[in-house]
Amino acid sequence: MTILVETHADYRLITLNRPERLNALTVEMAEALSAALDAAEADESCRALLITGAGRAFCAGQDLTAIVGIAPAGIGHLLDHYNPLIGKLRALPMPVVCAVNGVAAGAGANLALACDIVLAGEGASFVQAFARIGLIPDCGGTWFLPRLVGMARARALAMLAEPLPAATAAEWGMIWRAVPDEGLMAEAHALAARLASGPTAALALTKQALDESAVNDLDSQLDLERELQAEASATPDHAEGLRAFLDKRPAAFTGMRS
Ligand code: LHQ
Repeated sequence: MTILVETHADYRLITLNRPERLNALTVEMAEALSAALDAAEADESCRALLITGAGRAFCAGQDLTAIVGIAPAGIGHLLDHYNPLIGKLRALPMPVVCAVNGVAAGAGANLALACDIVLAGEGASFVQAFARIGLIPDCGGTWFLPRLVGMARARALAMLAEPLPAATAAEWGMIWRAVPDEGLMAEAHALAARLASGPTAALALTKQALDESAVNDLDSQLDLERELQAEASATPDHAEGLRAFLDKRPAAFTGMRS
């Protein structure tokens, strides 16, 4: 199976599973990943996702052996399978943690950047490998990169296609943290479990507000915050958070929308 799904108490672990090809992506894999995201969303008890790769790499991007001779029409067809994945990750109404356990190249790097909180092992690196094969960064790379690291660094990363070590990615604000390789999965599971016990609806609305800020002016964003805050304030988790504060105890959030 190209994608493995492990169910934990209130979150799911999705593992990209073609380790012999450094988890390079195929259409079959994109479809399986898409189905795993749909299943997580449909399961009310699932309140966070954790994504990682099997073996020594996170994901080497598109499986290059599968695209020989398919350009130009076939490339568009492939992206018809990958683009919805990126959209789904951003629209998923729960936090998505990515544990980058090794190299993340091409579409694999941008799949990681499409997640909400990215942790990486210190031995991992991010490579916008596209220019090496005469392509442009896809799967959202040209959108995520300038927003995360600024245009100067985005340009150089995209045009030079050099590997960026995890520690530098963290220093530049491209990812949340770089951690020792041996501690990566323990820390990623702890983070996913912590997020899964949070106010899920408010976290989903936070995700939406931050994403929409990328295209809004301040007035539109203030209007959006008012609208989404009204939704958040109607959730049982808001009432519980307030009660817990007054009672001087930790909040017991359920993640329920109403
Ligand atoms: C691979 C791959 C791979 C197949 C390693 N495919 N086998 C583009 C087109 C169309 C639509 C959709 O979107 C895209 C987006 C893209 O993602 S384009 C960019 C695709 N990715 C790349 O160009 C990266 C290619 N890989 C590499 O540069 C290196 O393998 C990296 C830097 C990832 C890792 O290097 P090493 O650690 O030195 O490993 P390796 O190169 O020895 O790879 C191990 C094996 O995995 C090897 O096979 P072998 O049979 O020799 O053991 C590689 O051929 C295979 N592999 N990436 N993308």
